[in-house]
Amino acid sequence: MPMQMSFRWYGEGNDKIKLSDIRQIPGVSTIVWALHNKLPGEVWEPAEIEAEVNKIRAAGFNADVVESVNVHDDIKIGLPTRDKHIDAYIQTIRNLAPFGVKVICYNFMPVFDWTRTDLFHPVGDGSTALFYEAGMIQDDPKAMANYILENLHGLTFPGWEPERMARLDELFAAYKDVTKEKLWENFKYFLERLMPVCHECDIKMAVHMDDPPWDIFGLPRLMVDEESIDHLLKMVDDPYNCLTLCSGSLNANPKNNVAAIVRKHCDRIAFAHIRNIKHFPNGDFSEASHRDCDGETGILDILRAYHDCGFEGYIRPDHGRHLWDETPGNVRPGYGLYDRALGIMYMLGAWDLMDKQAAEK
Ligand SMILES: [Mn+2]
Repeated sequence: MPMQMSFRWYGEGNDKIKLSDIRQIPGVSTIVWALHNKLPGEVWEPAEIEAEVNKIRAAGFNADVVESVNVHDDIKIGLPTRDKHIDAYIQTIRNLAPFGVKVICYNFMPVFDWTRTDLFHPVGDGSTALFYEAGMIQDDPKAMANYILENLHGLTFPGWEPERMARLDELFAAYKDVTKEKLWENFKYFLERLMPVCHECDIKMAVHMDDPPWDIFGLPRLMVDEESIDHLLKMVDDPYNCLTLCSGSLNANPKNNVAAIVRKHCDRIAFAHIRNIKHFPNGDFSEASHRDCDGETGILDILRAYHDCGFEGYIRPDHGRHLWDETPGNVRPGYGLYDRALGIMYMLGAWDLMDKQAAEK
């Protein structure tokens, strides 16, 4: 199976972008989807899954990749109630399997999902992008959570459920004794219970990298660099324990060489997120266009690594800048239509050329 290009879609009524818009982007086979009304721990019921998958298929796509089925905090904290929540997770995997789902993207980050300090930072050309101001993050986590929730303008975003964010004090208290070692143990426990079901259902669990890849607000973060990736893949050495290798998340730390990680672990990468990062000398970073020279992530080296390794998984433009009429309130931050479409054309341009060069050899 060749690499499959995908596009994340948040569902009818929850995304201004229509499936018919995505259909006009060349080369997209797969919609990356989720039931966004589900809280962590809730079972996804077959009828709900079927309704969503039918819409995706009717528009001419497959629905092979789910992003995300979120992991309940009790599992990450390692509470006695975790087994009940793992049972629910397993039931969701079983319910997804008959609909052809092959990959579940998820993360194992405590409390917060991705973190940014400015969702509409000027790039300098009239567009805006997600931005991380390193100096701002030592401050109040509640202020940051409120800022992000306000700027989602009522749209739901996995990991930023208002219900969870309202309980931040409680959540921070619950994670108080969860050290990095403990979090790894709880991660192992979770994966070991899932793996037999994943084999049975032929569904790969693809953990997303932590974004950004370092501890924030005193909370430990696990998936941060090559060493931690090695550790995860060895800890549960199973072909269904896979990665969502997010180039932008990893390269927020410029020491991470994403292309080298691709070459080392290509067979365990089920899902590739491609995003470019521009770094500033003070530690701030901005998201950039997919064009190699617009950032320092090494987009072309990464694509070449995937191509050289014969990558057969799913790939998507991760985030995009906000272009043209994509202004606050009018676009889901990071998930506009235009720049992600441009990113796809850039990636497919590079990919097609590599295919052609390989065929001519
Ligand atoms: Mn990503």
